Amino acid sequence: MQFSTLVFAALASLASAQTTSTGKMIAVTVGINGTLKFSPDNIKASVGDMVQFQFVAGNHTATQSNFDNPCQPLSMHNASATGFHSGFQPAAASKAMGMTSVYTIPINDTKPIWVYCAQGKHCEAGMVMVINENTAANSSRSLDAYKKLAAGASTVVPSGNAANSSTGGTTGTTTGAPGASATAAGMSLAAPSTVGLAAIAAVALLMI
Ligand SMILES: *[C@@H]1O[C@H](CO)[C@@H](O)[C@H](O)[C@H]1NC(C)=O
Ligand SMILES: *[C@@H]1O[C@H](CO)[C@@H](O)[C@H](O)[C@H]1NC(C)=O
Ligand SMILES: *[C@@H]1O[C@H](CO)[C@@H](O)[C@H](O)[C@H]1NC(C)=O
Ligand SMILES: *[C@@H]1O[C@H](CO)[C@@H](O)[C@H](O)[C@H]1NC(C)=O
Ligand SMILES: *[C@@H]1O[C@H](CO)[C@@H](O)[C@H](O)[C@H]1NC(C)=O
Ligand SMILES: *[C@@H]1O[C@H](CO)[C@@H](O)[C@H](O)[C@H]1NC(C)=O
Ligand SMILES: [Cu+2]
Repeated sequence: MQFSTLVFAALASLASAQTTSTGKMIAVTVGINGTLKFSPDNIKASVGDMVQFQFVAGNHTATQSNFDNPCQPLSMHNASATGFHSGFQPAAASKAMGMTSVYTIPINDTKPIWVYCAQGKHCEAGMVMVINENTAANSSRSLDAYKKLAAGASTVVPSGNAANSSTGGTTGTTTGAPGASATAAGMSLAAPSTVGLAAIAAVALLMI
């Protein structure tokens, strides 16, 4: 059953967070109130932090690109780069069970990470974001500039192709309302200010 995979992924994510991460969890809601938006869309994250995409509405992805080629997976322009891809996350399905699907990526360095949604024309419509924008290093590479490039993207690579670059994150579900705070016994993640980690564990255990 597909759900067990998600559940195990969630548990694996918690387990690896326990042993490898000392950072904080930063929540990004995806598609809030039916918008084509990552909220917030410009965040700073330190090495060891986790960024958790929370798919609260619609049917979106969080997919990594490079700056110059928005709307296309990183691997399409660099065969040796993997780059993450959440897969499509239809919120209604998890909502029907009182849950929210989440996709969590670890932050390994502070280079800018460019992210888009691979659904339909969402990327062109500005459904993009950046982690660790660094205009001091290159003033051309701002979120605004990335958005402008995305608006004019001639090729959008969604589902099938983006799936090739699917690595680097974990998918799970949570009942925690975005904004809920919780700590789980044994977690070495700093008490997450925005994410209900304990809720993930609770749901995972219930599902199993
Ligand atoms: C979403 O809608 C709620 C209720 O209308 C509102 O309070 C909130 O500010 C909205 N959030 C965003 C990011 O638009
Ligand atoms: C979500 O979007 C993908 C890609 O467009 C599509 O294949 C899938 O059927 C959609 N899922 C739902 C539940 O609408
Ligand atoms: C992804 O895989 C499909 C099918 O194997 C292939 O046609 C496509 O070119 C690949 N895309 C990328 C970006 O590697
Ligand atoms: C391609 O990706 C690899 C692995 O992440 C990286 O070391 C390399 O610098 C990248 N090449 C370019 C041209 O960005
Ligand atoms: C700054 O970024 C732009 C857009 O990607 C690129 O064309 C330019 O070569 C970069 N400049 C430097 C000094 O790397
Ligand atoms: C950080 O490294 C892990 C392990 O190699 C990888 O799975 C993940 O995708 C990386 N994070 C990002 C944002 O690239
Ligand atoms: Cu989208």
